[in-house]
Amino acid sequence: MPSSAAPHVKSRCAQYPGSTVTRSAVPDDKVDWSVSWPEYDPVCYTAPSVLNKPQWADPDIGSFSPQFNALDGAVDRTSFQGKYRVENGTPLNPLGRTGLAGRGLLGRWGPNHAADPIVTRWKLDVKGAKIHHSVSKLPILQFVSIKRKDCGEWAIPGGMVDPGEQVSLTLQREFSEEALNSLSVPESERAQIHQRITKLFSSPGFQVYKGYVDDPRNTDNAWMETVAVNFHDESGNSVSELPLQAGDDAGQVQWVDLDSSLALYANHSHFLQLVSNERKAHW
Ligand code: RP5
Repeated sequence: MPSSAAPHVKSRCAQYPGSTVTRSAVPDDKVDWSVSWPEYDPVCYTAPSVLNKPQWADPDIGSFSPQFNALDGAVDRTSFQGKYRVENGTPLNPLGRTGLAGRGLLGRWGPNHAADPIVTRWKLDVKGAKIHHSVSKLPILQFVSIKRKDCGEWAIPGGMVDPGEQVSLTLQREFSEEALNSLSVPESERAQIHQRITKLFSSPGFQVYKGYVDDPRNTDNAWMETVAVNFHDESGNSVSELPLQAGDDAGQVQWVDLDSSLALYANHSHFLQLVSNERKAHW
């Protein structure tokens, strides 16, 4: 399983998402903490939505003492990247500088764990035969993609792992909430949808990626990590037939062809490239 960490590209985006805050500029050769840069003085920002003390966010450092690099009660503060540094009680982003200190929009100091369900099917013609790409000659895969409400970018319908929650549960829950809007369908349809989803998600799935996410919300002290798992509907008669309906954090939802030209949220297109390699599909 490839697990290479993504470089800081989106994690150094100039404008911090959902704010008027501009990150301090960090040149490529100064991203790594091991490169000495005594003048580094990043802008500090934690969003009001986090400072309001919602139940999904940590209090400020000083008013509590989290157990970093450990399972802290039900909150998993370990990193897939290995042991991260903690300086003056504050965790340091394992991939280096981002030009912004504090937590930004992220609730947890240190790693914020997510799960990304990549639900795929083959693109078929009216007769049910696989459609091959005109240039690569390889069959085309499609995945369920959502348009995020917060930034308008297309993405995998992932979400945060709740404290103590099994990742397998998060994968199914997030997919149901974001792509099938299971929260709002009538009771009569809910059972059938639930049955098909449970069947697909109870198959082992292919673990595509486990590690750091190059998410635009990352900061020097808080960052996203994920487990991305591919659930594939080979025959096309499972989830392929379910009515997609955007819900929760999604503005729109649709089946999208996998292709290297896809411009997706964070480094999600990298995860899809790994899926197409594994399934010998067009990229
Ligand atoms: C990304 O943010 C992850 O890969 C996942 O798709 C997503 C989780 O955050 P929310 O959608 O819950 O904001 O880094």
